Amino acid sequence: HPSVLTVCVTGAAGQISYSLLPILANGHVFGINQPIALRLLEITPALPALSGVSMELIDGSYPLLRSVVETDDPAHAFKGADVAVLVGAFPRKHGMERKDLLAKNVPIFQKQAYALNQFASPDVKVLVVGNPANTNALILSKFAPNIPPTNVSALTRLDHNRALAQVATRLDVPIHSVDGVCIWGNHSSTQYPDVVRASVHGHPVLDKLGGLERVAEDFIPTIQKRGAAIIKARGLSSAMSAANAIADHLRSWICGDDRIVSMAVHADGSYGIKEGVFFSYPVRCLGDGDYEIVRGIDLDHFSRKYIDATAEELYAERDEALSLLI
Ligand code: NAX
Repeated sequence: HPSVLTVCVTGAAGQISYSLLPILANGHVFGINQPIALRLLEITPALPALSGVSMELIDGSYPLLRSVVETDDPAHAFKGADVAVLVGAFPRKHGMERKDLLAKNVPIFQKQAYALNQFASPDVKVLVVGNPANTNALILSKFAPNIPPTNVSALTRLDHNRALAQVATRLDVPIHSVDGVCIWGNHSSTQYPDVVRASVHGHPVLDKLGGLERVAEDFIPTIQKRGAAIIKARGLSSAMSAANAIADHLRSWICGDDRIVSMAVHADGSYGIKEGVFFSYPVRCLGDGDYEIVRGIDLDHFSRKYIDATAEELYAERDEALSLLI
């Protein structure tokens, strides 16, 4: 019998969490033999809504769900956390510039970093979802020195899944036959969804996707703007697919995965990206929370241009975020 895994979710009364919490509770992420304890963090005004979510979790009578804690205190929420999923963030409101969004979120992630640093398990794995996710992860890592930077990541799996699905749809093949797709850089409209090495059953498909020119005109902007298309259609940002991507990310990271996936991780200089920013790379998840950035990809000029552009955006975000600290 494995010991109980303590999983914290922030922004737990929000729309992504509403789709995520049942997937965590039913064993689809950490395994059907792994009991979990949920610790849910919200801001004070959302505590009444959170108590409703908590009642629904209890009413789900999930055999693996051992306990549910609701709180507005990060110190209490992160106590003994083995996994922390940071979904809560200050939302981008109409007319807000990137700088304004950073100004709201830097203090939130700084405060949560202090609490995680002090109260979480020393081997805690932290997944940042709340936007701007990559830079929030950087702030979190900077202010949680007890947590190795390799234990912090940000979500680009939704973009990765979108890219897989668009290749499969365009070529009319099953999703599981598609491989070699990855997301580079920032979880923003500068991200680079890379299909240069995309394959179906091991056969390259770049030509079938129309070659680089067509990919630049159609495929890449479709992925980059998918989030905006969903907001336009639904009046709300993606939640069901985001929750599913969080589950995929955690399962790959914690349990390992045979396929190459995309995760925004602490840049170690790989592919010329400056150390320290959280950059989405193709990664191999080795199990037990270990991963390695896939090495040795010979980047063509086309890809390099996109990767440099998204890296520049991340350096600018980093500089803006750090300037807010002084
Ligand atoms: P919601 O606004 O529905 O929920 C967010 C919840 O977080 C709210 O209940 C709010 O009260 C809470 N919250 C705010 N500040 C908090 C704090 N300091 N501590 C704890 N809780 C706090 O948003 P939702 O649609 O669930 O999206 C959540 C975040 O995910 C947003 O920042 C969104 O931009 C981001 N996303 C990131 C994605 C990614 O791929 N990295 C994709 C999906 C999503 O857009």
